[in-house]
Amino acid sequence: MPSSPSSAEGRVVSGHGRHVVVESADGKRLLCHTRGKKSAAVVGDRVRWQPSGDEGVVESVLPRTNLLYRQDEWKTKAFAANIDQLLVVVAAEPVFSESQLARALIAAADAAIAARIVLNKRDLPSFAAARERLAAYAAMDIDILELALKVDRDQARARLAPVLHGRTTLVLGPSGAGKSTLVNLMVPDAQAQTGEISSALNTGRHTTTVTQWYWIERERASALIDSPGFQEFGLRHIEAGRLAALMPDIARHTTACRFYNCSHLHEPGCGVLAAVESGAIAPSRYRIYREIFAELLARTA
Ligand SMILES: Nc1nc2c(ncn2[C@@H]2O[C@H](COP(=O)(O)OP(=O)(O)OP(=O)(O)O)[C@@H](O)[C@H]2O)c(=O)[nH]1
Ligand SMILES: [Mg+2]
Ligand SMILES: [Zn+2]
Repeated sequence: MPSSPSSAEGRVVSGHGRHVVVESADGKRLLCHTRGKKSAAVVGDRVRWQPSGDEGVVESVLPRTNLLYRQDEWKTKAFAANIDQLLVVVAAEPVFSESQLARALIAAADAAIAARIVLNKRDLPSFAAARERLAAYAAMDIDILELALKVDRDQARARLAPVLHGRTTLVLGPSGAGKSTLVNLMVPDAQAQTGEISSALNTGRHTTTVTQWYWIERERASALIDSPGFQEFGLRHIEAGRLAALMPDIARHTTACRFYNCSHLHEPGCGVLAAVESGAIAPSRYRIYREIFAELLARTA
């Protein structure tokens, strides 16, 4: 579809599906409607839009550099597009699901998006146990930032600032982990922006209900995208045979497999099974591999 002369380029900063808020080049934000599938936009999308009364209409979505999404059994849920990195926030409490964490990292690897982990609430006694549960991830060379976003704000800010600088970062993780606390810490006026949204939706809860883009500084060089907590993270868009390659600690051992199409479940001469046996692959990681592999097979059955 050729773009009309009155259309302008902008970036989707909140909402998705039929109603989105688009930020224009000069920083103004405007509610826009989308027309059907072609203009279905997610946060982070660059779009062409046209004014229509007090509002706008999205004409088209410009090509994406990436799209992070989950694919559950019946529905696809896009998190954000055109991001530079993913920050998965988990905390000492509430106890996080390692499987959900692993799934977020696999989805990021599949979309070629760099990922880091924030382990929050260092001030709680349960922190040591949570750190122990991340040992396999630390061994995988994933950067893990151990923070107390609420109680040790200076340390958290100092650790986060260089990681976020000049990048667009999507913050993802289970409800209650501290994602919005992180955003409020790094974005001085985020509280106001959050206030606007919760009063508009009038939910009366503090839990995040929409994905929202924030600029860290006035110059709009670094961005944080806050998102609602997730409980489910389907990976049905990934082919079962590709799964091992997306889990670095498992991928490392697949070169030793006798069969090139080894499923690493039962084959003789499997390098992965040997590594599980020797303890080189953590039992929880192999359990997660099997769990997701079974899900992906069910999809193609
Ligand atoms: N003890 C402790 N509590 C914290 C810390 N950081 C955040 N919290 C608390 O954890 C709770 C959840 O924080 P949020 O930032 O709302 O969590 P969220 O990840 O945005 O949750 P959703 O929006 O529901 O997905 C709040 O009560 C915070 O005050 C911390 O470093 N230590
Ligand atoms: Mg939140
Ligand atoms: Zn194998």
